[in-house]
Amino acid sequence: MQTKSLDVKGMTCGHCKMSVEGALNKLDGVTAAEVDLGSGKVEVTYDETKISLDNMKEAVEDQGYDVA
Ligand code: 9UX
Repeated sequence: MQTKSLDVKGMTCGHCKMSVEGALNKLDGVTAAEVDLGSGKVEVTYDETKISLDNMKEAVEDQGYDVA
């Protein structure tokens, strides 16, 4: 299990937080996703044998946000 931080652009309200956390949490291998709106960071805890950071970036981008 690993915890990493993604830098996501354009999340400003609570609905953004819900969309991004929801999209990540439904991925197989992700055990926790927490958006901090103030910093624009998303802390993800995941099983690196099941999912890569790139898979998670794509899921966030599919929601309409840019990931640095
Ligand atoms: Mo809130 Mo986020 O109106 O793209 S859902 S800013």
